Amino acid sequence: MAINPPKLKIPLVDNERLQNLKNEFERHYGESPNFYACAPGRVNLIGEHIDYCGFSVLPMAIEQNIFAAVSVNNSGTIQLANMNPRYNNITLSCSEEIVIDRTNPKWYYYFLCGVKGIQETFGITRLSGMSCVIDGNVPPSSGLSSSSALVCCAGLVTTEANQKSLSRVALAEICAKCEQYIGTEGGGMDQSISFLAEKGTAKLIEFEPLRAIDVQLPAGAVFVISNCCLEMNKAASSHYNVRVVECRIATKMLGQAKGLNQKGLLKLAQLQKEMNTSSEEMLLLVDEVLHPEPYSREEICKALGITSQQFSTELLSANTQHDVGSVAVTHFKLHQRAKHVYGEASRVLRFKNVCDCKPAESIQLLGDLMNQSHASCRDLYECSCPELDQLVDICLKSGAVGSRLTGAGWGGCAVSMVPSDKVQSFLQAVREAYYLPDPRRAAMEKQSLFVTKPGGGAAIYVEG
Ligand code: ADP
Ligand code: NG1
Repeated sequence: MAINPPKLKIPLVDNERLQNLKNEFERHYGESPNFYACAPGRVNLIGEHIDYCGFSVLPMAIEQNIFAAVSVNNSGTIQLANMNPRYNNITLSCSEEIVIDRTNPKWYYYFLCGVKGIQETFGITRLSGMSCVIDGNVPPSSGLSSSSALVCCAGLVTTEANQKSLSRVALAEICAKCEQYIGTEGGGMDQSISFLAEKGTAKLIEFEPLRAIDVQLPAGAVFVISNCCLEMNKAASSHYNVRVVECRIATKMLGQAKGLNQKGLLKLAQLQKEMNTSSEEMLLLVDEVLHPEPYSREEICKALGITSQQFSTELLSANTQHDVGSVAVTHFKLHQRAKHVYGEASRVLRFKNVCDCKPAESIQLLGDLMNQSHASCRDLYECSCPELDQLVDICLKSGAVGSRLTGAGWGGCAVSMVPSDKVQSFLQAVREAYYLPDPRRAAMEKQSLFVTKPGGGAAIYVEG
């Protein structure tokens, strides 16, 4: 199924946001856009920090997205401007090699990741010139995947501007791979849901091969997103990649203990597949093989029979050689991270099963799974933060049946499942307990606390 063409017609008259985007485009470039591209952010309902381990996750697209207005021209340049003054303009030559500075994740590098991904896929030596204005309303660095929405939007823009055509699955795979140029060793959840989402349904995203399966959420409950108002940029810190590395090392240590061939063995899901067993069995193996005390580099090298040099080049990633304060990461919590991953992978499948089978107590069962997921993220994976824990707690006290951090964590958003008849009182109670007491949070409340429904995937539009 190719995504471009066909293009969808979009009437701008009743759409204030797009009308503003068009006006800004015309003011900035003195011409009209040829087309628009849009890619949504997402909320992950369950399955945190397991996509890069190869396990399935269960997100849905949200209404918030990144829009680009684009004209294709003979300028020999790519010009990028942004509706938000926080993000500065940039122009680069189409004949220049695209270089992405991992040490300094500026906004346009995310866009250039998408451009580079398409350029490499088709071996394009000289890209078409284009002028773009970007307008995003996904809260940045808040676990709703603004970065991937921007990368996916850029991938789509570049495909269209260079008159190429790709399937949604191919676009998702290319964008997942090319977003890694920014330095984060992400899985493929965000780019996959951005391209494969369909209105009205959440999706189980499976990897290798990539597949999105409809998951009908239960009637009688809604999902509410609340932002703890603390941003965490993944590429500018090493928290995320340290977790990826810990999972990689845990895979190696468990594989070694089972006498498996270490070559190419990098993901916990791969290990489970090779052992042809269940996540529950893998949890037992983790307890048997790994100790809860953090592992030192020396202990890992000794157990795996590798040198310190091999440890650095084969297991660490660029920004985990040193952590945020430029101190090398020296300790790795392998037991806790592997426990989280196998437990969370099993919760995703149970969540889907409840949605499919619809037992009478569906809402309670799903809520319990979400609560277990948050506890695991907080205690085993240590990717929450005091503000998020406080918010989740408030959400539960305000009437949510389940509440958990969503996305990478260390800040950003929580997602709560709330019985439909309690939504208004829930919103009011969270507003009063979390947002209003703090003037900074109160000022951000409108865009930080909202009900969300499964939205559609990325698309190209022309004015119509
Ligand atoms: P997320 O969890 O939202 O994906 P990241 O920290 O990975 O967060 O990425 C956020 C970065 O994406 C921002 O710092 C910015 O560089 C870029 N970004 C997000 N939204 C926009 C936007 N509307 N315009 C330009 N860049 C954006
Ligand atoms: P966020 O930070 O929410 O966009 C990140 C990763 C996902 C996934 C989640 C945690 C990227 C682009 N995204 O999402 O792949 O691992 O964290 O479940 O790296």
